[in-house]
Amino acid sequence: MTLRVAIVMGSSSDEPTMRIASETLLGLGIESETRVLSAHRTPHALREWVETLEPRGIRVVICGAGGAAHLAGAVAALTILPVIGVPLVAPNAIGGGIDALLSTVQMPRGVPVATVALGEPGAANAGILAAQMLAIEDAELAGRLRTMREGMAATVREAVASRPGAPRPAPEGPPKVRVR
Ligand code: RP5
Repeated sequence: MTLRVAIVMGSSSDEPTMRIASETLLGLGIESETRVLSAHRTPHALREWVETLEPRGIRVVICGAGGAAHLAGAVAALTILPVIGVPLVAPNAIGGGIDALLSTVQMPRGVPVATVALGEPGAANAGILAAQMLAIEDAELAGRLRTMREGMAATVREAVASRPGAPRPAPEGPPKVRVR
């Protein structure tokens, strides 16, 4: 099977958070490959890996890094594949991760990085966003994404309905429209 999504992170210390991206993808039926490569510590190995992506059929790259988080930008500079950046909270983060957020999102015009939220929600959303990109040309995957959305809506409805004193659910059927 051709892998369509690649995930890269700046350090193995990012793995517990970035695993959420690959697990989210797997939940949608998409396998991915994962690498630990750094824009600063292993720049040459990063370039060599990025150059293999397009020829191997990868369609989207997810990059997670904390601190001076240049990884997503460095990858975006080396490929025209869409790059999703996940800013992470490094152990020495400034402002709870604002350092990584700004380092990831503030790309110069012409070299975009689709930056998602900080940390775990961002890693999950990176997986979903990558799936949504692939779903443009994959009707079955689009169906799984719609099912996931419906599941989220049902979870919210059930949580609201189970609260003490919650109003009874609205009756089934189309809403009644008053005709003047
Ligand atoms: C970044 O520095 C990594 O992405 C990580 O979030 C942070 C700290 O890395 P380690 O010092 O834990 O390897 O490059």
